[in-house]
Amino acid sequence: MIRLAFTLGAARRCAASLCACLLVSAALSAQSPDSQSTSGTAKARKAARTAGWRADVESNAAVEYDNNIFLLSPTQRASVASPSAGATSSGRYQGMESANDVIGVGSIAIRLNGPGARGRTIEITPEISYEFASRNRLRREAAGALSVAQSLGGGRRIRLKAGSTPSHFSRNYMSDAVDADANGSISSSERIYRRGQYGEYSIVGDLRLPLAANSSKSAPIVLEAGGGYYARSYDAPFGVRDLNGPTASVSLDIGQKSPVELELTYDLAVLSAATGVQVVLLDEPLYSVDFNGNGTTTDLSARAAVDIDRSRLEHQIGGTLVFDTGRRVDASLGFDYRIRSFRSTLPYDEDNAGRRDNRSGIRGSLRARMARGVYLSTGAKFLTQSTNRPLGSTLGEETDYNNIVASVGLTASF
Ligand SMILES: [Ca+2]
Ligand SMILES: [Ca+2]
Repeated sequence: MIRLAFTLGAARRCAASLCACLLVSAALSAQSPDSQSTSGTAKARKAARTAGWRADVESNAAVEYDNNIFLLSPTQRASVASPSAGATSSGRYQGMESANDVIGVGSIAIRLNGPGARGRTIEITPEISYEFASRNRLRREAAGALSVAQSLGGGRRIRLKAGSTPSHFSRNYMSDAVDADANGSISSSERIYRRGQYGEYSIVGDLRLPLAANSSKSAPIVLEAGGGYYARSYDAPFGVRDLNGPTASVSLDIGQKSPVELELTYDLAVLSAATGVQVVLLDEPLYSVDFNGNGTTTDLSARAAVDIDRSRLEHQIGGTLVFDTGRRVDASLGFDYRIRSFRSTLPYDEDNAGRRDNRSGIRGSLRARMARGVYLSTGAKFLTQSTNRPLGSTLGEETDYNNIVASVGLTASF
């Protein structure tokens, strides 16, 4: 079954998770009593088999084009290419070399199969990946994941998966502002931007359950349901952007192994942020407050250090049709719809109070078998997000955006 290699969010999270795996797999190979079985070499595979274990390696190499890697508005994308004097002195786009990029993506996973509980198969899969953004050096990142899946018989399976991207550059955010000309307002050159970089971690446990199945091989409907925990942690000075909380997901796979298969998914994340003080820009007359402490309440774009809360509820539904067009080619077509509802009710939190982001995406992929265990894949995805914040409000951080991603790659299993 093809699970869209191409959902950017998912791919990024996955890739992110893969990086944690760098560490995890290194640790695993260092600690495992049968460390040979994690090496992925033919020699190791042979050794693993003699111990009742089998190792398969799946490697993937792809080239990806992303037309809006920082998820910016069209105006901001143009500014990355030719920043204004103000944007240059504030460092707004410093280190953001190009709004679009060509990215080399490589990943390797080692699937270890062996006898688990009650002699049923257990599968342990460490994975690592690396993304090499050709233009934006700050976007070169590693990710890792480790999953342990225990078969329960009859097509049922329980799985635990952990993933991490230890260091991901999001974009630059305003960290402070200095009213150098003392006119009460912060101009674009009086802003101070710093690099927004975070580590991302997730753990998920899920259960796979064939429904109405006569035999495990031809279950017409397969249910997967799980729950987990997500956390992202920003480097200083952006701790107020941290998020963490429980996640849940459920999916139905209808018509597995038939010419047309439908997969429906629902994901939920309840993410909390610790309320904290952040410097923003506010128009004093709107609130009749002297935010910048200069004795007036008439300043526009005044420096204001106020409480901010980025807590949000996130729902996403998705559907994918997988067409098994023959022995050598399969294709998929999918959509996603995501709503982020921000929960802040803080009085001066213009960016988040009452905010709602809606994002729609469509995606397609084509995969052809080139040789035994070797597949050529190509895919594309289009995303469009709208937010109910007028463009340019306060800092102009959250905006409407469009994003196109296309890729071609090779997967080889051995
Ligand atoms: Ca000023
Ligand atoms: Ca004032």
